[in-house]
Amino acid sequence: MVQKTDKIWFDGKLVPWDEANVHVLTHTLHYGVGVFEGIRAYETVDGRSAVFRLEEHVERLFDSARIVEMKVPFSEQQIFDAILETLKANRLKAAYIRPLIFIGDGAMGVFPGSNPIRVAIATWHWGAYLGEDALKKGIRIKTSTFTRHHVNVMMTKAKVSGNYVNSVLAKTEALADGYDEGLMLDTAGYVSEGSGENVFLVNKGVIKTPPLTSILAGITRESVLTIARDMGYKVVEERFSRDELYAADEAFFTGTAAELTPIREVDRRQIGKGEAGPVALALQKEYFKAVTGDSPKYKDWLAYYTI
Ligand code: PPE
Repeated sequence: MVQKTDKIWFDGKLVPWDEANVHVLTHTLHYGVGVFEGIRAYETVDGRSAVFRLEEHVERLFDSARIVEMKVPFSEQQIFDAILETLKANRLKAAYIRPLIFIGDGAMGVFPGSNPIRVAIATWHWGAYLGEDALKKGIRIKTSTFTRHHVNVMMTKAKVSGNYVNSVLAKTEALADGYDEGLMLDTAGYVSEGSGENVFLVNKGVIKTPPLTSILAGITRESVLTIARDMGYKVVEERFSRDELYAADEAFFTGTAAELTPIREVDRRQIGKGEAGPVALALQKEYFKAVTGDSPKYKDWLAYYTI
């Protein structure tokens, strides 16, 4: 269960959590055209709090809206400010932040016509996405029987609600089969991403992740690539097959919710020593330093706020 907080920002104002409701004929509820973000705020080393890469998340939110032709009735600056306002109203020093832009009720039928475009921002406390143990020990994943979207079937670079039917199917299957997460292959059969994470492998000291062709341009992915390069690792963005992953020394997922989660097993095959790998843990340490303001180098990634 989500831990309730006091307020949700809804169409321009803060309303009580229980009053942020919609009609059942909300267009997005039927047809899936909504766009959203997942963002995290952390308590930093100096006692203040900061939202990690807020500008980039708001930019991606608006890019997603543009891709699916939704005209957002607020500016990027207004949404940026509203997110900080919501965090402060809920007195959250650390939080998961979920902005959602959706098509309201009015006309029914596939064409949304002039139905209102509505915006909600919810914030709540969300711990480790795949469990505390996952961050330390790594997880077991399974290649999904569900293929990730073809680039002309869904808009893969937009974080569209409807795209997540595919993710829900993959995640549900993985859990039912006793794994922690599903790994999806693209339409050509190469490794693409997890149900809610980008994927990396490490082999002979080289870090590899699929190119952005058909995956979500993860903000954590980009942050970790930057951190890895700064730490002196060789990094390549290149497609790879599942057997390359099976034979890798290490593997890990990145995502706002998943942060940097090591992978210790794929399809019953142990990866490396079958534990969180040293490169994954070194990158994870730097990532947590960056999000908590403990790395002067990455200070620009933080939008500070005080309760
Ligand atoms: N791929 C997918 C499909 C995805 O959903 C996410 C984020 C990522 C990659 C990583 O992107 P980024 O967060 O910018 O590094 N998934 C979000 C939603 C998870 C959920 O269960 O809801 C998230 O991590 O917030």
